[in-house]
Amino acid sequence: MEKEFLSKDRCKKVLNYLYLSRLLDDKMNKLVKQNKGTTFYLSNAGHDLIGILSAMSLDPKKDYSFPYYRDRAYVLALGSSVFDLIGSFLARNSKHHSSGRMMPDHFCDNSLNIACQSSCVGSQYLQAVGLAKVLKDDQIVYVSGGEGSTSQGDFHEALNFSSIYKLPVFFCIQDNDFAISVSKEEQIAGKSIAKVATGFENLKIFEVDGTDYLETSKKLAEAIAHLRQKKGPVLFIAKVPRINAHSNSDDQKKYKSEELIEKERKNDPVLKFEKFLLENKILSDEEIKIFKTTAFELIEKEAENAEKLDHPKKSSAQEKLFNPFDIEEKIEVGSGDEITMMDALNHALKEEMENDENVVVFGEDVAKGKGGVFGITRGLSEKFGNDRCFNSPLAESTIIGMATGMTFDNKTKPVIEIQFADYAWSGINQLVNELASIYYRSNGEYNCPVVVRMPFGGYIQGGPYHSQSIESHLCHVPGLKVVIPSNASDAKMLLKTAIKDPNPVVFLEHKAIYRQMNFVARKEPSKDSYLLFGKANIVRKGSDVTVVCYGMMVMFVNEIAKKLEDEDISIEIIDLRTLVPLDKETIINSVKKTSKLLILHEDKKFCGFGAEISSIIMEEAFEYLDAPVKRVAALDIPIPYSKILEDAYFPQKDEIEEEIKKLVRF
Ligand SMILES: Cc1ncc(C[n+]2csc(CCOP(=O)(O)OP(=O)(O)O)c2C)c(N)n1
Ligand SMILES: [Mg+2]
Repeated sequence: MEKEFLSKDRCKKVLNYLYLSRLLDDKMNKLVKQNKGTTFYLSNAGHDLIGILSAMSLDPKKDYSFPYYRDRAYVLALGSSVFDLIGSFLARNSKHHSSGRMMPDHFCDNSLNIACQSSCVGSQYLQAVGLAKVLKDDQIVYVSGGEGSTSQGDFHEALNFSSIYKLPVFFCIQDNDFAISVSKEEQIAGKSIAKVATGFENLKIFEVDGTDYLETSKKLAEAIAHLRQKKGPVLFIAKVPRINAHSNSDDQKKYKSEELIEKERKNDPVLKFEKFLLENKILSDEEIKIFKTTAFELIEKEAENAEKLDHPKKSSAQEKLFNPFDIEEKIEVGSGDEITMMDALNHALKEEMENDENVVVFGEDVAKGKGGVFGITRGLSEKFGNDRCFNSPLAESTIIGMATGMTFDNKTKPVIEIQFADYAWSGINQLVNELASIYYRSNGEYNCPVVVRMPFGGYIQGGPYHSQSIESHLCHVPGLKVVIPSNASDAKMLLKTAIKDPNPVVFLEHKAIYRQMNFVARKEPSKDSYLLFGKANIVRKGSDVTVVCYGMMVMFVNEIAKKLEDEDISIEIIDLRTLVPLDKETIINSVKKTSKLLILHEDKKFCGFGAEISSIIMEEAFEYLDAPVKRVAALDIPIPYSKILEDAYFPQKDEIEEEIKKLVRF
């Protein structure tokens, strides 16, 4: 084994990458100072050897990578070109690494199986685990981070899940003792993530000196063999120096002593490798110098070429938010009995899992007999097996992060369940900062066809944590589609469309109407029925006032409209069905006809979705209004449990009716 590591060919390769990485570091530092389109620079110095050796142990044709921002040497050795790296560093229209949409060193390259990286320290781990869960062969998923990143809950969730399922995840922790200025004493109890992680069964832990070529090479070979043999995940902790400051906006003299800075400078893997080559007579001083000069010249040439790359066009700023998606709308309603929304959703899942073997379902309690706390996923694990429908640990970040990661294989379509929308917040970073923007941030290199199902809504005495309506938060996030069906037929067809859609879709299901018969239960649409997103439904035509609503509120207004018909009040009810995309046209056309608009939702009023619709009407249809736009919504307080208090919180039918009448009389 050692002989292989001493081979001239291998050593030349390592030296070449070391110089490329180190001199690229210097070049980038200069480019920032020259104000060439980029403002931010992170030095890789000290982390280069562990990155290079890790990359050389993997195969970018079959393995996958989630590299940290201090992993430029890793991606170089994996196959990223200097030209591409400088191009993206300068925020140009480079082929990979986001084409100017991300800060430098947030790597992304579909051709090398490098997933799309964000700036959120720690979010990479669960995504790597998700991907490892769906890989079938002896593939490995590499994910790296600093010791600081191991303080994130996501890291511990990732160790947990990958250890439960013995997944081939290579957690490479580049431990440089500092997270910006925060020392390891302040970061990790006992100053050792290895000690913290020992409790995870099936997790193999390595601790190496990441500046020592031979030691690191040997331990890596052992770790990779362990992973290829599917013996379980590996936590590989490489001690490295951070030779320079955290970034160009940091001055490490403020928190590191001169002695420490000097000690780290001497512990430089480049210097140590040069010494190793000479001592072992693998290369001569002259040969080493030639490598350095060649790397320097290549970087200078590629920097010149990269500077000639176009900047992204201003007009492209709004491009690639959503992956274009076309589906033929078909609505065939069967002749059988009416079915509930609960059954409709269950059938939609079964049909789409039959249609596409890449659809997988997971979440808390969704498998094995239980089939979800509301029974929506009942029978799926029995019918499709535990690989396609499985229980997750009780961790929402795990659910959403893993689903996001799975899609980097360019085929898996996760349909996940968040048991109650109220608990989405525990996974919100993965949803908002990660999943939603990957298509945009990767400049279209990756899309994430994840459906996030969330039972939501109140009127069930569910208190503050089983009643929330979170749509206004979700609609504010670019890159998410937001669907809220009001009846069983729409629910089935919309969920089937959501699963076909290549973009992330949050599918909000009102739990109070899962089993509701009157109004909500409908005849079942056929297997081939799909409803287009962005098409509101005019539930009832009317002439006196338009009421825009969604979810369970549609049922409420329908009841009120029937009642008010006897009083000669004619209400036009618009059920939005999807909030993103929003069917503005149907709302505006209705307002043009009735000249009065009431928006009803069970979410809070302040900054609720009604404010958005109201503004749209002010901006685009003001002249058609005969009265101010009215919003009926919940109080701006947490949702109280007592029925009396809950009734005060949510809009009630008599109150809605009164507001409609007032608007008609205006
Ligand atoms: C979730 C999150 N919090 C804070 C930051 C700001 N931040 C960026 S890097 C960093 C330090 C990370 O330290 P470590 O993981 O040890 O990596 P190193 O920079 O030392 O290589 C911090 C706090 C961030 N990007 N993401
Ligand atoms: Mg660190």
